[in-house]
Amino acid sequence: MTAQLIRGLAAIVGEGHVLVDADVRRSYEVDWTGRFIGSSPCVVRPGSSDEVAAVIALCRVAGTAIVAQGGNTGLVGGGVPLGGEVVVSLRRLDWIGEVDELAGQISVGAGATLAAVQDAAAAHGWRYAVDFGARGSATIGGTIATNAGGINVLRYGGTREQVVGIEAVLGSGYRVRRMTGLVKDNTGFHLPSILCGSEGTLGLVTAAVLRLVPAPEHRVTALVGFATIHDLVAAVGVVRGACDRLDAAEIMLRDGMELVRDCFGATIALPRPWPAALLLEASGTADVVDALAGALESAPAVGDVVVADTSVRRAELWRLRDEHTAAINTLGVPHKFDVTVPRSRLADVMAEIPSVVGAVAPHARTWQFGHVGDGNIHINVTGGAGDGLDDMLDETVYRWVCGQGGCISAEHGIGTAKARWLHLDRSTDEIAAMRALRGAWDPDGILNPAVLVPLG
Ligand code: 2HG
Ligand code: ZN
Repeated sequence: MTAQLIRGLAAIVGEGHVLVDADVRRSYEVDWTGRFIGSSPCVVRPGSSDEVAAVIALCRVAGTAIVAQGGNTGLVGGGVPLGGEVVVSLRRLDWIGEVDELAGQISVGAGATLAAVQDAAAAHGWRYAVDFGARGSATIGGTIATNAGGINVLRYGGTREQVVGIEAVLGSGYRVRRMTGLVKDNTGFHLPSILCGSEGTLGLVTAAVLRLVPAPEHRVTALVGFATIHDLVAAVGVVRGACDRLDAAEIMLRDGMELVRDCFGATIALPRPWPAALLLEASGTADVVDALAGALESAPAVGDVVVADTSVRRAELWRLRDEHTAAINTLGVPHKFDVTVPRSRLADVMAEIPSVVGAVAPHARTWQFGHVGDGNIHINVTGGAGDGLDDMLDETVYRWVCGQGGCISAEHGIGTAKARWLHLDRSTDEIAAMRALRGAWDPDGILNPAVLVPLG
């Protein structure tokens, strides 16, 4: 059966694009962190949406499940073949169309990387506002499937807010194509919104039209030290209220910054060590240095401030934040949480999390950083989990976060990692509604079967 399927897939995409060699498959079978490891009979790499449709049709007939994969930078085990599925890699769909200057939009293939799209927009004086550390590998299709967030959600919203047109092949074989980029389109269900965040369970996104914003002429980044997390969170509220051009507000703690420094030689630019640091970025068509500095002056309990307004110095400050994920990975396979809590609880939650984790895994180390402006904290646990503690840790942390009025996924999605905990956050009726949608769009249950609301 497998040999026949592989022959059929090769007839669609060409033999060179069906990867069967174990060594070649390996990087598609394991996630970036090394926590989720699967195996697949083959990786198929379609080069057009017609080929994607033909691959789905063949797999439906064969009753073979598939897992869609973009840059494989997801962190919740949603893109690796944990159940022996065929991997459909969409990376070859990497075309980038012209910037539509009149509409402020760009059409791109699902396999284009986030960085390539950002660069294409920048070359024409525009900006694609979604941004995060894995920009060089993450693909647009993956960011749509997971409704990726990142550092600029504070000002521009997440991926869902940027997608104004979509092309996809559904599990049912239906092909949807609405690529006109009409900003006002009230003709029934908004398909981009439904596909955004569906984690490959409804259809495979093959292309999209993305909203751009004018590239700012001025950008300023500031690193600000604080004596406590509570002071930092309070300052974010004040700065947000006082500066209308704030793009990003990120929190880092001293241990995380020192880890990034020790691992990669990044500079902690603050003249003195502070327990917590806030990374702020503002941008606009007029000078924003004064606007950000003025906003910071109105905030209480601000410590040292370092301001960078050249691209080289701004990049140095951002490096400290961007490299957190890679630095933590040097300590072994991390156990990741990506949670949001109401702003009023944020500082207390961050202060209490180490003891919540410590109660289950006393020898573990807890790292926290994230998008403080969105109330989104990334909690990474290293050492001392594993050995049967992982599930207990998940359940404890997720129950506790939900009890604080928060939710169990802010921006990474549910994947396979959190599927069994979704009921802590969503009602039985809501889960049933999601499953019904899934059943209608993917009636044979071949798309990412173990993800989000697993089948069977
Ligand atoms: C980030 O904000 C990413 O850097 C990754 O969402 C978070 O590694 C993590 O836990
Ligand atoms: Zn993040």
